Amino acid sequence: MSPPVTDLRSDTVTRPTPEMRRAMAEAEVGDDVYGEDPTVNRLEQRAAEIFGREAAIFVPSGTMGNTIAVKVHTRPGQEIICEQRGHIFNYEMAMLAHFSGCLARTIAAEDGILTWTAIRPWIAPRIYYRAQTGLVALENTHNMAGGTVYPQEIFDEVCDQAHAAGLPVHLDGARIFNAATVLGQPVAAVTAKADSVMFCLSKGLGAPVGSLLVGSRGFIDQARVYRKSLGGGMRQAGVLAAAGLIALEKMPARLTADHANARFLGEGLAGIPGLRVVGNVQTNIVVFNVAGVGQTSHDMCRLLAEHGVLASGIDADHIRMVTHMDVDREACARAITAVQKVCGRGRRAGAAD
Ligand code: TLP
Repeated sequence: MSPPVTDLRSDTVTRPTPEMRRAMAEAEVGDDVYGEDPTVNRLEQRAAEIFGREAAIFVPSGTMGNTIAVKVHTRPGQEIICEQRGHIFNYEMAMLAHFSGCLARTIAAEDGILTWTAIRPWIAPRIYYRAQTGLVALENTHNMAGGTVYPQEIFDEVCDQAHAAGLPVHLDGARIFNAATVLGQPVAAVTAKADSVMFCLSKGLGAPVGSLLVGSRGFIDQARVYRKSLGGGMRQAGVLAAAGLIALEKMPARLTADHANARFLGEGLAGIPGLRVVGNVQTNIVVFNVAGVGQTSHDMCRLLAEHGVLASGIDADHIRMVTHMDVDREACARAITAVQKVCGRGRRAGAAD
């Protein structure tokens, strides 16, 4: 019997646990557009408590959470400061422009971590004929930089200085529980200085669907309006929130296992000639450069799939592998072996040319 497929494309691919499925089947529900779904209300209340905020709103996706946050924080014609490989800029269908009428002012940081020194020169001068900066948007962990974590003092300084400059800060915290695990601090402490935080239940925490946006009462009241504009009023969403509650309460504790597996994977890949692992593997994401192998990342991903390993080519030279609760150490070892085989093929093909 061939081994099962090892799906390392993303931590979004996890399937709900049996406990989640049971909770979904038994969830008490109501119409959430009327605010009457008790399970959604419980999830929102718990999220607000856990993040030390006044309120929270359940949204179908991280993209919608970020889109709503940007809309609430900005006015059309403003600029949003974010990192060049940030999710909000590259993978959210240009919603900054489409829904909020804003432009991204991107700043490149090799490790994805924006310092105040890097941000400060890009804040628009307060002159009437220059588009004004409306928001600073940070990403923790930074996905495409390889799951990097903001050192707390850098994060706090950016927030303090942005506030002193009159700017709000939104955190794309899709994987903030991974960051908090590494920092050894509760998410409330890690995110305290941001004005709003979006985090995902549907990634390392294993829920099938859903994200939350947390912030002040006034911010979340406005967010509710824009969620409806975007078609995000989900009616009996308690069936989803029930799985989300388990994700929120029980799953953060298991992220250390994903991080250890990612480190194992990173070390294995780093030992393969021609590959270069980007940065230190801090969380559950491993990005590696394959230029030295003589194949594009996309060709290599196709070959890996033939060996039962799924990974994502994020540009011509880089592959991303993400660990999660549906891949164990053995699966990571199989992935390393598959990459070894595929790289061997690449070098031979190169030598024959
Ligand atoms: N990221 C997905 C892809 O879209 C790249 C993935 O596989 O990692 N912020 C960050 C930092 C994210 O990584 C993602 C999803 C989102 C926001 C959006 O979440 P969803 O997919 O729920 O809209």
